[in-house]
Amino acid sequence: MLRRRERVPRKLIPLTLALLLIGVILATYRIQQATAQPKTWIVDDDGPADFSGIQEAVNASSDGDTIFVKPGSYSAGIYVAKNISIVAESQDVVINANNGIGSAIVLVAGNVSISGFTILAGDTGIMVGAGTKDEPVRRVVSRNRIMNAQDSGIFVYWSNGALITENTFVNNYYAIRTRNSNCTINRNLFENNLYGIIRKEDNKASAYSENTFKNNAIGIDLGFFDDRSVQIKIYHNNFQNNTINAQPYERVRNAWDNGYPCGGNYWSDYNGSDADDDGIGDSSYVIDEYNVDAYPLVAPVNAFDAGTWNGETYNVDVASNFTVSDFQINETQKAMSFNVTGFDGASGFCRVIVPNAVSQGLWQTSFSVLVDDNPQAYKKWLDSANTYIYVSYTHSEHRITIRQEQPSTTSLLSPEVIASIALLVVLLIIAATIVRKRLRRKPETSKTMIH
Ligand SMILES: [Ca+2]
Ligand SMILES: [Ca+2]
Repeated sequence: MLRRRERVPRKLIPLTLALLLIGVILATYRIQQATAQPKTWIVDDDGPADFSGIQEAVNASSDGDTIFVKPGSYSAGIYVAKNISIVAESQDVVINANNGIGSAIVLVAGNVSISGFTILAGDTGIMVGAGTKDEPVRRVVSRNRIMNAQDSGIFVYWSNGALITENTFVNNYYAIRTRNSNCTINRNLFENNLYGIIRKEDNKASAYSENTFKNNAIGIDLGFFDDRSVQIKIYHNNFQNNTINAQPYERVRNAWDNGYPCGGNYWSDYNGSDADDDGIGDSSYVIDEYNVDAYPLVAPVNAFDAGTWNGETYNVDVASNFTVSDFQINETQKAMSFNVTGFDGASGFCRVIVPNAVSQGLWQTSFSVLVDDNPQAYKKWLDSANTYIYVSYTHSEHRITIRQEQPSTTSLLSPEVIASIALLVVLLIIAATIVRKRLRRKPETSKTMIH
């Protein structure tokens, strides 16, 4: 017995030591992982910083890090295969790829973002995805100015999830080209490009909203693709003075509106009217037999940040026939407000589209509309997504405020309260009549009894 006990541990000694060593290594690695904090790397071409070039900072970074780039001029050829954020301090941060070949920036990591740059694109400005695997990803390109692409400002290639938002595209051949990608493209400005958005061999569902396409040869080209069942949802965009606003692919239906009351797009060459004053044209805007905006907006859309509600960020869209500015939400006063500016005496209106998460947070369903602090009559619609408010006025400049209805005596006499009181009165009268009839009948019965 003893001998056996002595022999077995001796055999196991090397194995035990090896396991112990592996354990220590793993533990150390896990501790290092746990203690590694996301880091911000500063890049400046000509000042004190961690690096003078963007790619050097990308090489040094780890997942979760941020690369913050100071104003200056930077060379292209940036390849990002890490889950990081690259942020420009201002639009004076220029990535200059003029006369370059290929893509100035390539984003292949699954969770990556680039924001705030001015990109002189050369051949292609940003390639998103680059044919990486089809798993869901989150690649974000926001608030950049992208210009002079001989090919594409942004080329989204096999990317199952891309958000392209609040960028400005000027003077590109294709501002955005997508291929087999699932893209959300919103709040961008496309100006003086040959093509705004073009889909080529793209079978994925995408949504385009709150973009402005202005003075392009072609606003949106829905390209050619195999699966005719895939629809693209395109609404609340502005199409202004493009040679061709929209070019659908043959006999493929797409959704150019989001139903009523949400509505479709604003088309500067729409010549219908809005006789019933709801901000939506009374006749359809027809692109072709298969592509019809049934609810065209009669004024351009302005999209504003509405903050975070229940953990999600929202926009408020304001469609107006004149300028809308200085949009604000005041959570303590339960109000949102903005300026509308037009020339004196002009008839102005706005159609405000408030996501229900925002209106619930601010005023539930009970609100009033003020024009320069004076209560104003308005029209209201509600669906499962939004509250729609239409108000008109005579211009110069006004401040429009929509706020939670103030508790007052008038609210006690709401139509519902009046209706309830009326019903109560009617019931009382009926009850009184019945009682009176019974009281009258009583003496008669007693008479017959006497007889
Ligand atoms: Ca600098
Ligand atoms: Ca109408």
